[in-house]
Amino acid sequence: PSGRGKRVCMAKLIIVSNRLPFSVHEAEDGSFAIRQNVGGLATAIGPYHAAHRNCVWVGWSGDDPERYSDEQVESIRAAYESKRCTALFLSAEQIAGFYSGFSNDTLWPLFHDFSHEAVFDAKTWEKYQEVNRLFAEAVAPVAQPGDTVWIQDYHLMLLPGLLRERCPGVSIGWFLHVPFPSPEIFRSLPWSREILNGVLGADLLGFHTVDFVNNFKACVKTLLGLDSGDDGRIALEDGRAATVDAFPIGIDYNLYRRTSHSSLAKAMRRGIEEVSGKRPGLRYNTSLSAEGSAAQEASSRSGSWWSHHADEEMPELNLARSAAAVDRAKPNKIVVSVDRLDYTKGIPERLRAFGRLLERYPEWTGHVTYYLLATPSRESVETYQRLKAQVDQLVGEINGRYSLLAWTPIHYITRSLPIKPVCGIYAAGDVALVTPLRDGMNLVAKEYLACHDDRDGALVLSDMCGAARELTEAFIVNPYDIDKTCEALHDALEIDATEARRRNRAMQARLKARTAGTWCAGFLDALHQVADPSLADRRL
Ligand code: GDG
Repeated sequence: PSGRGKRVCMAKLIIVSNRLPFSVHEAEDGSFAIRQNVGGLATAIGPYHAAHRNCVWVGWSGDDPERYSDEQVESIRAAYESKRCTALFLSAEQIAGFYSGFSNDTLWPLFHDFSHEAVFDAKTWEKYQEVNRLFAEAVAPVAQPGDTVWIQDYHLMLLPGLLRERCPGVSIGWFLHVPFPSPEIFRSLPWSREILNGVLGADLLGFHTVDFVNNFKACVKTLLGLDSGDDGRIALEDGRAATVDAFPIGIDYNLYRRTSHSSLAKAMRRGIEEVSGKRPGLRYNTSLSAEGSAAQEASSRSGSWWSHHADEEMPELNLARSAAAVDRAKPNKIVVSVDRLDYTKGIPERLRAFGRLLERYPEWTGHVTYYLLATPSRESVETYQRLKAQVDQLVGEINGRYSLLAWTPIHYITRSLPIKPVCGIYAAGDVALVTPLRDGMNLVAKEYLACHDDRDGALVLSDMCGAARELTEAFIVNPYDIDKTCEALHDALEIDATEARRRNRAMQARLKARTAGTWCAGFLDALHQVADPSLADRRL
């Protein structure tokens, strides 16, 4: 028998996350086009989802259904279905309570050790429970015995328990993309026990680092009185066991390496190098280069604005003198950073360190240009609006204080860019400043190195993120220590190419071996090992 006509029943992998890896956009003709989202989760698991036909993704659409007619909502739903995604629609009230409220105003700050920012509000907790139930109602009907459900992140910590009750015979994994705090911090959450009991519904609980695993175990011991074995197994009161372990996330190394060689990324890099005077171009036609200086002298002889006003009549501007003080033999350098504009990313502290560099090492005047990409994030939340105002002000202060006529120290971009220009920025950076105050992993540090494959370039990296456990050859700093970060930045700018390559090769070898793909496969293998072994023959 050929097997033709026989129904093949494949076990499924159901990925569940707050947001889907795609968004829909309304075209002018009223149709809906679907676009890949940027961000860690979409780039890490997106390729796995795309490559596995038996993998579906359930998540919130990110849209407000009130904006659309029922017919349009159905079109949006169908657009997602074409990408094997099931879209959930939340009401404005649910978004405010579950997403902006409990997820972003309570769990996000608490898990990043910003307990002073955490809001404890019984109403948003109510919405968090409601939306977790909504997710359970969407997933339960499609999760059959033998299927695997992989839940992502802090938005859905009650979902493992809710699915455990509803879906016998399903393997359930949960992964946390942000840090897990110590019991001293976590126990301040009035609903800490409910959250722990919810998440322990999973067979396997994954974290980025061993430190976060240990924090979780300590919370389970302190708040629930449960012990964990050295193998990470936690025996639960209902006779089940849950296992906890560290699975440091990787990146699609080849994607970033390849993209950094795309023509758009190369054009971006070239443009940045021209503007910062690293390569002949714009700035070499102005006053800071040898040619520019000759032009300046010629124009001063002929009595230009510059010679009339800069030093004598407007000494407070001091522009000509600063330009003259620039050491023309010193090579120009570029510093880069890429972050969501979030208070955990340490952007104000980093700007102070950059400002200190210009103050303490005036020889960098005119010679170091900082490209700061700060992608908008959670713009409706007041804390984020305050942060934006603070960063705007600091950039303005530093640029106002140190700019020369033909040099601006900080180029500040507050828009989201496509991946190719982002890789162009990475590739242009002689130094990447990655200094979060707290971060689960931080993919930017890894992406920067992938865009410098076999090249020089130096990474200044915060000790407060998961990536610092792996990228030990970087210039590791305490991001709160402005002086030391300034010194590390200075050292990174001065590093010689051989030493930079030596450090990078060691880190790049690790990143090539542990990619996003091996991370997905590693987590799912481990899940299938710890989940009910009688299900093994039903899985693919
Ligand atoms: C969470 C955890 C953990 C940023 N701006 C643009 C853009 N990005 C991309 C970066 C990178 C991603 O967004 C940011 O990833 P991070 O890891 O730095 O930070 P979170 O978004 O906070 O992610 C974090 C991660 O989950 C994964 O587990 O590492 O600790 O907080 O990929 O490149 N991408 C594009 N344009 C932008 O303007 N294309």
